[in-house]
Amino acid sequence: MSDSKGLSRRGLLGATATGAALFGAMAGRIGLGGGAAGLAGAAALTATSASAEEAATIAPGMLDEYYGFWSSGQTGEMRILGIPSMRELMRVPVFNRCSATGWGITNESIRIHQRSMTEHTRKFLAANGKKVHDNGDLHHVHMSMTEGKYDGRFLFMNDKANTRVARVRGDVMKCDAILEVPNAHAIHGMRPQKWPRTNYVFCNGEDESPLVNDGKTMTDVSTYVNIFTAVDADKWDVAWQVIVSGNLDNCDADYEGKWAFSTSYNSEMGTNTAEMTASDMDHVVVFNIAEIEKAIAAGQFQELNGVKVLDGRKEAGSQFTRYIPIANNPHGCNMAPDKVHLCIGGKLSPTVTVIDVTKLDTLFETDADPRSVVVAEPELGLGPLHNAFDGQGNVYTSLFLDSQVVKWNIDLAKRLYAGEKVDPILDKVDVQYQPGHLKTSMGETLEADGKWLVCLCKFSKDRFLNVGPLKPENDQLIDTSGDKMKVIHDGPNFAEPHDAIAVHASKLSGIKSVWERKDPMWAETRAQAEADGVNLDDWQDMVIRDKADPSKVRVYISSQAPSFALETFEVNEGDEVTVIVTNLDDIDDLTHGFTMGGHGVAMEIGPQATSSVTFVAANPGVYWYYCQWFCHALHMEMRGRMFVKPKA
Ligand code: CUK
Ligand code: CUA
Ligand code: CA
Repeated sequence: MSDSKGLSRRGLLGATATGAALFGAMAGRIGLGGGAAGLAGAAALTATSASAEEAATIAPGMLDEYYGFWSSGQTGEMRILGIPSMRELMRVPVFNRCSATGWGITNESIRIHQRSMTEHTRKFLAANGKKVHDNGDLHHVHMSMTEGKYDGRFLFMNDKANTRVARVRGDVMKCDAILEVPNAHAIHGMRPQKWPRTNYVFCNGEDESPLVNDGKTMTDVSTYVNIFTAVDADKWDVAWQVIVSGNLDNCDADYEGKWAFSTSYNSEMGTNTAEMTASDMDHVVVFNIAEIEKAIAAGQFQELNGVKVLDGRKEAGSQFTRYIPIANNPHGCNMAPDKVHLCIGGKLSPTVTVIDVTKLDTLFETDADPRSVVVAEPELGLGPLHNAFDGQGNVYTSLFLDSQVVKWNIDLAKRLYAGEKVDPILDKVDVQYQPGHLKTSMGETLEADGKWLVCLCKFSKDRFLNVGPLKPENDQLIDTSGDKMKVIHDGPNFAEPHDAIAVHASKLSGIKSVWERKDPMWAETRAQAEADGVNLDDWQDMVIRDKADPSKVRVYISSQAPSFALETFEVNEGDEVTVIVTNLDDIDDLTHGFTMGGHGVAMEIGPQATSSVTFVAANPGVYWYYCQWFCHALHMEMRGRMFVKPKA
């Protein structure tokens, strides 16, 4: 509701409190008076009252107060939802191919994919007749920070499937960099450095593999390692890597810029479930950023595939890492905005382990018991996975097995741990069903505001109309403004959001509606145009045959609603054709498209953008191209013909 000056959602609810109270009272009366039928009626009425509250909150034309950035798991894209309306606003393709925008099809996006590919991947793709991977598994989305607060510059995300991390620009919401991380395998947990700013993005390699993975052995697991990677957030390059003991699951960083933390569920270095759950204890790895940077600066690293690698394994006894024992198979790793408490979800253990990060120095300076930094370990319920914060000393923990969210207090948990008879649990609410990540509004920053909680449920079962054996996920919105949590919205979502963040809209006030003509996204395309003597900023229709390789043709077309500058062009059978389209319209929301019929190519060209696509004209004939983004009353007429001349 960023447009409703001075009237917050709370204010609005306050203003209509009488109505809400009346509604509640009515529900109560019907419930009490009517027996079984009455109870059913009360349930229905409660549901109505929730949606009435929603409708009153974000009416048509009203804007949400928060941007929600969602991961999409195996769909490979980032999604933008409004909070609290939970309306899906946009899908930003990253690791996937996108039929609507041409991501993975256009030259500009393929270059971004290819820039940091390893030789392994190039070889694999060539052998499979591809230019880019078609899939990704995007678990985590996080925004860049300055001094522990969102700064709106970038969003970062991981691809567990193909060991990559990507960056999305906060000004245009397009991916501008993808990095395949060498040496590591399956980047899972991923978090930006919070302090002093996001210089690094920390990335966990989850899958154990031989350090030099060259096919010499599978059975000798003593050659297996896991690797923690710090990516330079500005250069989008690997800054350094640390080899660890055990594997790496989720991670986070502190609010002083001193530490990064990772959970490990396989300290056993097992290769099957029985082995991976064999020990009583696994651990959290603490990375000492200053010590690591010192060693890198002093050249005390080994270089592997062009990357600086340090040995932080337990037995190496370095100052780079410490290992804090945690009950078997921990999962979530969340730093509280009080700057002190790190919360680790127990998963197999019904507990959350709370570590006081101000005590971590003692682990590096003395022989103190690593467990001496644990200051609370409350038992909360079955399957605690992730933790979220309200900025008031309370934590919301997802209980996967119990299908609940539990609200508890860190101070009370510490007092209980110290021997006092207190109960740290403040509230529990049922969620539907099996929650994984959960996120509070601004909760992973110093500006945690305690207003909303989004709970991402892995199963929806009976919550929506049956759409077949494959069901949507259920992303639930929970009102956390009162003492009791209240589920107020069920949000079906396609495969498979793991995580989300809620960013106040004020953090993205610089977001653009029209591209800058000289955006770096198409700098290479622009350079090619200049070399071809084409001015992309003008209404232009040029067909250029490459002088060095005459089988290559570049077709420059500008577009202005409702026409393309070029109504027809001609190429020869077998030519490699590159079509470069510049959208000269500079009106808010006036996107054009270019689809070449029968050639498997389509792309979006936003206002003032340039985009290009390359294909081989393999078959002689007439082919229509058209604009596939509805742009004008004469949008259907926005089309032209390509003629492919047969070989003589
Ligand atoms: S996670 Cu990736 S397995 Cu709990 Cu962040 Cu879902
Ligand atoms: Cu241009 Cu539709
Ligand atoms: Ca284990």
